[in-house]
Amino acid sequence: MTVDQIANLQEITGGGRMKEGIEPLVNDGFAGEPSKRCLSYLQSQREKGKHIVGIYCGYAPMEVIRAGGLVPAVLCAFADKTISAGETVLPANLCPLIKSSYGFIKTDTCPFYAISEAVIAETTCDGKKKMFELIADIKPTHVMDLPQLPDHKEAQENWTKMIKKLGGFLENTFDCRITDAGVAQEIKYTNLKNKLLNQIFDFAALPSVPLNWEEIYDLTYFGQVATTEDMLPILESALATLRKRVADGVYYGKKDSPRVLMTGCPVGGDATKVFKVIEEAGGIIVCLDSCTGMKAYTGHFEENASDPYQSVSRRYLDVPCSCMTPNARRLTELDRMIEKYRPDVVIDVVLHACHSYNIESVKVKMHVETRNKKPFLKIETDYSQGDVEQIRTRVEAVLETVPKK
Ligand code: BJ8
Repeated sequence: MTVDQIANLQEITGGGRMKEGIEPLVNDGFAGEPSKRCLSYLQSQREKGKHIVGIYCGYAPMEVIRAGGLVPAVLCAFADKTISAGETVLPANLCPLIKSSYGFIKTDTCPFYAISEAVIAETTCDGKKKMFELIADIKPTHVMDLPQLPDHKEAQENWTKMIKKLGGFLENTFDCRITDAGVAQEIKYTNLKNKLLNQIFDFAALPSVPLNWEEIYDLTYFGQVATTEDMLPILESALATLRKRVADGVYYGKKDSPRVLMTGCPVGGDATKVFKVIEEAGGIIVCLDSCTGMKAYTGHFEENASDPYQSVSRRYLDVPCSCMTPNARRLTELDRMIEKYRPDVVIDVVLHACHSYNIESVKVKMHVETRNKKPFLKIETDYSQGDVEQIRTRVEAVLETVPKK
């Protein structure tokens, strides 16, 4: 089918949001509700006798957790409703992700924290690091010292040691056994999961885009908690659905919708107001470069390494988070994604008081504007709805700079 044929069919299907009656990409009754899907999965795992381990970061080495037969639960929160509780202890001028996560714990209302029997944390940003101290006495909490100069050989050595030490903590806490062979096997499973997810992301690179950011989120959230074995039927079904959508001419947006690449801090829950505004302004989000989006599924774990922990260590040190210095990989990754997804605009979401992403935004802007010749917009926001109209004005203005196709 040619691009024009697809566009014509798109006009017929009406463009815009997916019409009622179209089969959801993940058709399990939780479409558009990734947190509920994850919670339901965690509860089912608990009922099977599995232990649940809470995590707060894209640096948590999942392969070691899974090699112990344990199930990870993501504890980062994105709800405005617990911010005020968080602010009774934490400073108001702190990142909303930290205040919201802590507020849930303080009010004892986080089902993900409740179901977790231990917590794995990393020394990423100062706010998270100090928040971990405040919750360390509630559940067994293991903090990993994350090296932040990823290109130095000491970083790889030290992070490998930290990952091995985590294995010891998990073995002691859960009376499980984590073998090299088990970690090596989990590396293979992760590579398979990532390969299939990237085949799904490939559809967002098409000229007319047959999936939207909510559907990508359904998969990227679930991929954090579910095993590859449990994800396989979902991923294969999603791929079949996407192929059918392309054949049927079912797409989001319109032929000339500006394509938007999102980068920056993790975004979920109330912060997805930014994504909704972009859609309402006529944009189509084609790439989600953040830890809640596609970032967790990039890169490749070396298989059959003599020490699988080294392979795990290298892959996680390559995660291009702004807590690393220099974080050159973020720019390299951006180039790759811009080439693949061909956005018309790059929008950087920075959560209030996230200094590392905020300062790094200067470099990202320069890189995107000079090397990639794309319009760039930084949106600094939190989880409240108070700035939605201001965001709308700025998003509409940047989308208007995109030449009509
Ligand atoms: S690997 S992005 S999940 S640290 S909490 S740094 S927004 S001030 S979440 Fe993150 Fe790991 Fe990096 Fe990913 Fe800023 Fe807020 Fe800190 Fe945050």
